[in-house]
Amino acid sequence: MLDSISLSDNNDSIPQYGELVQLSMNVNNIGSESANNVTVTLSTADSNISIINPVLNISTVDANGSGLFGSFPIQISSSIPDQHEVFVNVHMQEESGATFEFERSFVVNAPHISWGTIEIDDTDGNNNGRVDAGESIVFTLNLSNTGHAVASDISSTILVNGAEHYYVEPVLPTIGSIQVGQQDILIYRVSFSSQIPTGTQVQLTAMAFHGDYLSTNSYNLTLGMEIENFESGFSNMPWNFQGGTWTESPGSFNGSTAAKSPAINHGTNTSMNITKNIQTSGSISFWKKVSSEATYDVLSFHINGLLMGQWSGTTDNWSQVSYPVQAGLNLFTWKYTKDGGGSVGSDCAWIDDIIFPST
Ligand SMILES: [Ca+2]
Ligand SMILES: [Ca+2]
Ligand SMILES: [Ca+2]
Ligand SMILES: [Ca+2]
Repeated sequence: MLDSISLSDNNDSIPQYGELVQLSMNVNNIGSESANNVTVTLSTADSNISIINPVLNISTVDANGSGLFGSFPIQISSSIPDQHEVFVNVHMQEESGATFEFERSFVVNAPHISWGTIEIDDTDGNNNGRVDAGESIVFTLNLSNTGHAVASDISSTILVNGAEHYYVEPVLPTIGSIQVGQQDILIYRVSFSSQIPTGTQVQLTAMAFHGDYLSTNSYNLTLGMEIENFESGFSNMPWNFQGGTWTESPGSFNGSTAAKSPAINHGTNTSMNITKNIQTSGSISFWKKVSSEATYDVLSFHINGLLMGQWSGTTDNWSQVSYPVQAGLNLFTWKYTKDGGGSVGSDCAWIDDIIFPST
């Protein structure tokens, strides 16, 4: 008896958040007798809509006749999620007492803010692309509207957790609107005190408000991360070498130079190592590359003499690895070892961008 429902509004006939829409129903009577005094009652269990006037009387639907009847005014919530499917129940009762139940649904368009990457500008600081204590950082937050309706009048705020001494200054905290499928940015300047200990984990939580919607995202930062990128050779940290001196080599995964193992004889090894007093357990990561006789001439990494990983052959291009580190004194060793004979490729190993746990 109920064929379909249709929705109309005063714009595009697409139900959208916050709109008052009119629901009409296309009713047909396939019976051989006319249906008289039909009472239609609309109901829903969905709290995202309210049916303003749920009961409607249809005088007569002729035998084999049909008609578009309506309409039920429906108020859609201004905080309904995008693409939410609203189910409505249609109860029809004829004068004769015969009843019919139908379930129908419609989908509602709403905006949806999705967060992208965060860009760090520390040109007012040491310009190493990372957040260090004592720096004033300009953060650019990328966001986009992945929903199906325009996001309007976006305001925002940013919260900093994990550090005590900082200052937040909004640079570009509002956006007029973001069209469907479009992107935009928010900009904040956050100044971190030089008193914040190296390695402090800081969480930036960004909140964007638009209408009755709130979208949040958190970004994790480690302040004053200790990094060795060999861009100043081996002068930044007290490196030790055994079995030959490692050199700074042009050609790097990131930047211009990396540490490179020296040429050694068959049956010998060479290593570089450093001892660090680690304050809190964390992880060490680094980039490595090796060009050697597969299986026999090997780059290996050790923590306190314990083998953590090893690589060989000529197919291992720059790649990053990471290993857990316990708090306390730790000896980190990178070693290149050759077996009794045979050399392949460049016959050496390269290391770059070592990120140490907080010291
Ligand atoms: Ca609409
Ligand atoms: Ca920095
Ligand atoms: Ca480098
Ligand atoms: Ca060999």
